[in-house]
Amino acid sequence: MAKKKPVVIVTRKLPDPIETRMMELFDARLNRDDAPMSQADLIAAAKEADVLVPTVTDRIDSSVLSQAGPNLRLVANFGTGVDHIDLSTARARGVTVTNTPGVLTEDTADMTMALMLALPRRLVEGEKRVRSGDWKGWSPTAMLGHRIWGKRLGIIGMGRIGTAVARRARGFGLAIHYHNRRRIDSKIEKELEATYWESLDQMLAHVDIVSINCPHTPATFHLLSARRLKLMHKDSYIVNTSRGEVVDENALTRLLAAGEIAGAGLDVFEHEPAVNPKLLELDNVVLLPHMGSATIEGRVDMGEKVIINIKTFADGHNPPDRVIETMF
Ligand code: 8YV
Repeated sequence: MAKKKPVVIVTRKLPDPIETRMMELFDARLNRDDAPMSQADLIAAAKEADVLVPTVTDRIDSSVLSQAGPNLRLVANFGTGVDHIDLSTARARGVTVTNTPGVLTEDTADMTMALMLALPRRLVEGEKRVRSGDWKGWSPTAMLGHRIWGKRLGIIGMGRIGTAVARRARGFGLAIHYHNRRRIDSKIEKELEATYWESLDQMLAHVDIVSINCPHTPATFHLLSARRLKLMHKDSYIVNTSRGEVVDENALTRLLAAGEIAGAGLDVFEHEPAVNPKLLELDNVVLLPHMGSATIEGRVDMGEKVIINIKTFADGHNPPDRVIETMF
């Protein structure tokens, strides 16, 4: 007798080829109109599903997991960050969690570079000037920004994305500095001519651009606190393509408004999709709607990973991207 297909509930609309394949392989319940699910919807989904496929916009907390039905065995996250999933409750209830690492590294690193260039070179301001009809033509003193070649970049979190950022940044003439839980492989450190800072405080005071590339965990919540942000010098920039929670957004906003930090490029926010209204009033920021990994190629690759994780798990094997709490 044919094996029953697992009930797979997907919380958001995914790319068409992924949804088509999921319909072939699983008893997939899709969210065609992409309306974000409420906590009540998530609880109902967890009661019914064998596998839940959430995204960063779903809070898979202890309340959702503790009300899950006995069939829920896998949460196959569509995304790499798992800070929206209560991993310890999942473990306690025997629910496996997987994610999609690796496939959004290059896209996120590209967006990090885009923000790094946009700030000192006043890209958004320049574009607005042309559109406004205000542009009177070239002038030797117009739109002067700051050179990035020869400056010091401090990367917080030298995992896959941090390393991909470093590789790109080298091509732009930036000197690589980094802070990480562990020092990276000496071969890679040498290749990147990277300087390791055990002390984040000391690195912050030393660099011209800070890039946040570490995951959000209880240990990195407000890692860039008011005290630490004040260590940055007043001509320095900060770029965040990781998670808003790693930075104290209120403190950052105050320092930007006071000119204590030169600018910020933010793709993520502490209370998404809400953005601190005071941040919206500032000129020295570039604000993006969490689109660091938003390429069609990346989204399809993420979907493929989700499918492989579910299929492998349903076939009784260890899924390739199993999340272990200590990894984060
Ligand atoms: C994803 C991300 O788009 O993968 C991550 O952790 O932050 C994003 O780039 C999002 O998480 C999809 O759920």
